[in-house]
Amino acid sequence: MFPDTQLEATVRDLVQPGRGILAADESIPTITRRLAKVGVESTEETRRAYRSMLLTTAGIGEYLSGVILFEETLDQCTDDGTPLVEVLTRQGIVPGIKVDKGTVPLPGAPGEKITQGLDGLAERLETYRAKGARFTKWRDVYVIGTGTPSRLAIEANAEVLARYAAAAQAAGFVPIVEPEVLLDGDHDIARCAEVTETVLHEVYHALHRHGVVLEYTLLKPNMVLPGKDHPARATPEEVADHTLRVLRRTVPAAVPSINFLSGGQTPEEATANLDAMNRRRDATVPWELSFSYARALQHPAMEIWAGRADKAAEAQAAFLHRCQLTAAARRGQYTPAMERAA
Ligand code: 5MM
Repeated sequence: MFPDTQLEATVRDLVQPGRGILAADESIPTITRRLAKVGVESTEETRRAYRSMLLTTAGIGEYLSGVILFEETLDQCTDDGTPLVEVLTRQGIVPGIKVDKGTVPLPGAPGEKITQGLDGLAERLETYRAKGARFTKWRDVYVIGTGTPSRLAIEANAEVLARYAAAAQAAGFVPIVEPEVLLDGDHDIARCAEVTETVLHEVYHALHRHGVVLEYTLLKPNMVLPGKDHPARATPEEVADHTLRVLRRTVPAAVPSINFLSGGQTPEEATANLDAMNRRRDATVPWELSFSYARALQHPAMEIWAGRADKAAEAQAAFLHRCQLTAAARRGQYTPAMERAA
């Protein structure tokens, strides 16, 4: 397994200066909620039309090295019949696939969730490979509350995340591991730091137990932030300090890149916070600091599009602009004035 030329090539293609990953892998319930907010009914056709509009945006290959897709998108085409996977590869973007099957209640841990999807995973990976996917993603969620996340939820979720990552590598896919400590709650930033540190320690213990080769993985964590109902917001500098401290304590230097999720931050917040972290990159930061945003890249474009074909060009311009700004933050070269330049 080590070295492995196939996995090495995928990591090299994904981890590129000034580029990051778009998460366009919302499951049907999630994309249905998001489309409903802009007045669009979620059908296979509207999901295809929306994602086709995003992925055919000219110029995104300069800012995106990979896109995480949802299963049905692997089989979908543009209006002129070009497979969406081919639209990506023509732009030098690596197609990936979300392979978890969502969360269910974790027995013995009231209010907490466990991610499912291990059954039949090896067989599904074979079909995803045939359709052009080269990397995978699996998301665990952790809720901060009174007594949560529990030890049981932390250990059980780390175990399935590691089993998934081992299965993905065995099948030749680079696994993105996504342990997401949710933004929900009124906790302060110190509590988020404490929980994120505990969760990441457990995840890396489990990855080690399962023999996962860290050089061929990417981490997709939450940033360390105060809960969304906490009265005080944190500055980008505070977010960067807390997040980098937690990551230094937990993530081995063998991991090539950390690609943050946006997790309900506004596009501007997610961009400014990533920028602040990249401005602090020094010899104590061994990984690339990049992005794997869904909402923070897509939201403005989705609002403009709102199901209208005549708005596609305007929506694509908004999407490209978000990609440009987020890629600037990935280099530590973003300024809020760039927002106004739009
Ligand atoms: C946390 O969600 C991931 C990143 O998205 P944001 O940047 O918006 O936080 C995202 O990849 C997520 O895993 C997908 O949207 C799929 O989520 P569901 O809940 O539909 O499986």
